[in-house]
Amino acid sequence: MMSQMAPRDSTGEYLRPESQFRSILSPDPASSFPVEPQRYRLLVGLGCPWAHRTLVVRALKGLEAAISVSIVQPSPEAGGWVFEHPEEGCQTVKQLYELANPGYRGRCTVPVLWDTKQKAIVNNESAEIIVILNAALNEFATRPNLDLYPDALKAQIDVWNDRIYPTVNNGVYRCGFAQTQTAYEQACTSLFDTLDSIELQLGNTRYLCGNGITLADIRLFTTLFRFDTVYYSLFKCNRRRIQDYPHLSGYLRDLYQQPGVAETCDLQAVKRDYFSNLFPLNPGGIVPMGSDLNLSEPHQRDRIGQPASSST
Ligand SMILES: N[C@@H](CCC(=O)N[C@@H](CS)C(=O)NCC(=O)O)C(=O)O
Repeated sequence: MMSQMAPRDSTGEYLRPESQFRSILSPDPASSFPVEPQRYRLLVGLGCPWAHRTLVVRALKGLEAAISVSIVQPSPEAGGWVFEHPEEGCQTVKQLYELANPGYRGRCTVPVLWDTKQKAIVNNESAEIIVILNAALNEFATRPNLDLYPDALKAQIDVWNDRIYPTVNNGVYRCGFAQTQTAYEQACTSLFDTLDSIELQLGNTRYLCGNGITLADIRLFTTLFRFDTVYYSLFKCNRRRIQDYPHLSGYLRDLYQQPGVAETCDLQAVKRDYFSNLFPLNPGGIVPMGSDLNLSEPHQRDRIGQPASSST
């Protein structure tokens, strides 16, 4: 049962398949996917950490008027994501993938950046969709000057991403979907090694790469948001909670309190999606009552990395 849900290698290590649609938006009107407001739509599930990244960047950049959102729900009966309101006559995301790509046999994942004009998938890799949203649609963004992937910090952001993706973002899944004790212990050790390194970094700088939010923070945020409520128990990531780390917990509240971000966060949907739909990990489908977080409390992160104020 687990091996159907979670592909693995010969050591029992969880292997996440590659996303298959990897186009970008271009300013050239003759290109396959030209920049245009109100043409592209994000398909997202509120429980999904990868889709959540795209909602956070859309909110921070102020792209609500330029890019629409279609929220999908997980359905074990349909074997995947279903639309609240049928899209292009499709009830499920799988049908939409097949409509756009007859004969498609890959995974039908969210997020999807969907072209409503050509009825085509532009991109289904969250790490790339957030780069597109950061820069391609600035002329329609209410915060065009917010650059979450500035040239000067690209190398530093990429170093964090290259460590955080395998050990934290995908690392929690490697813990939860491991099929041997060794694979689990390796994943759990590298997960907490990285969280410990991040805790140290956040004692010196407000965000991962200094005093400004970058894509590295957003990619980390959506995993941290789910950690204590879902991954700690369901995925056995239980050596420590985010609440037990003074800097990481303040950082989580700081990001949550950025303009528009709280509105993208639905902890009840997260709990429901994970606990009711990962049958092999939680056969009864019982959704636990805890632990709800109060992320609206003060974070005082604005003092980190500032020169100590003089007493004279
Ligand atoms: N690498 C992809 C992963 C997306 C992903 O795994 N999404 C999950 C939901 S959290 C999904 O849609 N799974 C459905 C399936 O595998 O059929 C990304 O970051 O965009």
